[in-house]
Amino acid sequence: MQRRRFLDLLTLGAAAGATSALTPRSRAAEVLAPRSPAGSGPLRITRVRPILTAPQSGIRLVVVKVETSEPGLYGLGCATFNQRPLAVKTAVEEYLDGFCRGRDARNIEDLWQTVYTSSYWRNGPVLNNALSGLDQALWDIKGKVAGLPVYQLLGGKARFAVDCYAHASGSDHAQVIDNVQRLMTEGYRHIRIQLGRYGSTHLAGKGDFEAEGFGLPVESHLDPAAYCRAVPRMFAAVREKCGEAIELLHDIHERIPPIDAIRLCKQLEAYRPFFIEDPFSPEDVNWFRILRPQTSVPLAMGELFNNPHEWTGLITERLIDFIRVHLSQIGGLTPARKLAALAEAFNVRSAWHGPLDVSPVGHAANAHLDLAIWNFGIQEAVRFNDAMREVFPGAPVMKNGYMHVTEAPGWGVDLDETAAQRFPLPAQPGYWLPVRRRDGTAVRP
Ligand code: GCO
Ligand code: MG
Repeated sequence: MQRRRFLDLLTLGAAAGATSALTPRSRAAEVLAPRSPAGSGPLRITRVRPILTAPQSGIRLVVVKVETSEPGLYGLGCATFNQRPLAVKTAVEEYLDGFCRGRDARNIEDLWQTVYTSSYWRNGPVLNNALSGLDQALWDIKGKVAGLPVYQLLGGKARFAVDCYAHASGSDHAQVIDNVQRLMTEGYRHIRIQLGRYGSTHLAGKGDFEAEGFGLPVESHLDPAAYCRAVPRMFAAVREKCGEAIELLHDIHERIPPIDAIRLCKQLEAYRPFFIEDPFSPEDVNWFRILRPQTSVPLAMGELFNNPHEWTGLITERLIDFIRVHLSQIGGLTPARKLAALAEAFNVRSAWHGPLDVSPVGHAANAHLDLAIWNFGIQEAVRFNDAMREVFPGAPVMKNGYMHVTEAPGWGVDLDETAAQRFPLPAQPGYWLPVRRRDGTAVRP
């Protein structure tokens, strides 16, 4: 055993020590040892339960804990659906727990397939997130039993770490440029630039619907034309101040009419974007057949996908360059590694969804898969605050624009339930407030 790895795990042991009374040395020894359950018989699932916490920015995280017949052996999986956390909680407590108890935790594929069809109707956001929590937890357990990080179970490292992009936004060019330059000094080579919120609603002024009392005062107005005029100017300003080398990304976030998105993509070609994301909504994916022949701007899509029907054609017809699914929205690691293999055959690269509404366990799952696949493109990354790191010891760390996971078995991320309880979910249940055009027409968010 390399001393370095032992020390790393010792530190991890120490970090995770918060959650148990064991000394760091015995904890590390415990973490190191492959946890081959007593005897080679089945490893029974004894409980599947959701843990809800919001340690950062009021984001509603849902993590599933799978407990087993092997004392102290459990797994964690991300089931975070920020807009419907309580629905996922119910799906886990009322359905998955009862269905999985007594089943053999070693048989991930069988559990995935049987839970997936246990609702007859399937491929929806709530049940997929619940299934993902279970699935990722089973991979965590399998890594712990093997004494290996999950990426090793997926074939080992295809790169030394995970290259990431970070977010730079601002209500004007100067703010955006400041944030880009700050992130460049932190080592990021890929930076997503946004002018205010998605669709730059701050440029729209008041909508006529507001004076008419249509909708509620909390709702916002989006002016697609103002947004489409502003984005190329933002790219021009950033390129001028920050240079040609920095890779720039932008998220249209499906908020403008498809034909406007096509014109905008063509205008942005001059600024050589790394990718333009979500030019269309999932309901409009057939517009890619119209966009693709008209531009060489790299295209990214997928965070809103739940169903293989949504991505298969886009990949097999090479209509996108980056697949951006949210791992828990498609059911976890098991379907995601198959999706990655499909995408590799058509040289479509990965860019898994990785904002704050993915828990550190989910970020680790993204990163372990990113490390192991050949067709890795880029990984979205966020900065965890201290509370998040306290609740999730072992959470991935960023160095020089690269995400690093620990070498501990499984995901290498633990969950301190006592600390998690100190961060209850915010009162607002999670729904997205409507965004409207001038006349009050609801815009896809
Ligand atoms: C992104 C996404 C997010 C989503 C959010 C929804 O590219 O990171 O668009 O910002 O809007 O995850 O809850
Ligand atoms: Mg997005």
